[in-house]
Amino acid sequence: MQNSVIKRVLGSLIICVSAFSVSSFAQTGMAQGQITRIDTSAGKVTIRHGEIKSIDMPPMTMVFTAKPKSTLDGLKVGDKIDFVAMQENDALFVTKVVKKSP
Ligand SMILES: [Cu+2]
Repeated sequence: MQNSVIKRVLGSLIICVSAFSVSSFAQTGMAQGQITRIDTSAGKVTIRHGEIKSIDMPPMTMVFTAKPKSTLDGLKVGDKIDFVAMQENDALFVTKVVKKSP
């Protein structure tokens, strides 16, 4: 009985901690852009993006691979987004996307 209460409290603590770490990461690695093409089954998205300081990239339009694919859930062409880009062995991934409210 008491055990389940403790588990629930611990569970919500863990959610709080992970939400905090995501937002602190977002401040450094976040870029802005707009989706110009999206292929959810291939996990590819084309983003017209602004400068991405974290990976030293000027503004351009380019294809990113979503990691994981579910990163693209609920997104469509024309959406304005904040996103986190990550470079790994010459490939570029988008690991987090936050749709901007219109
Ligand atoms: Cu680029």
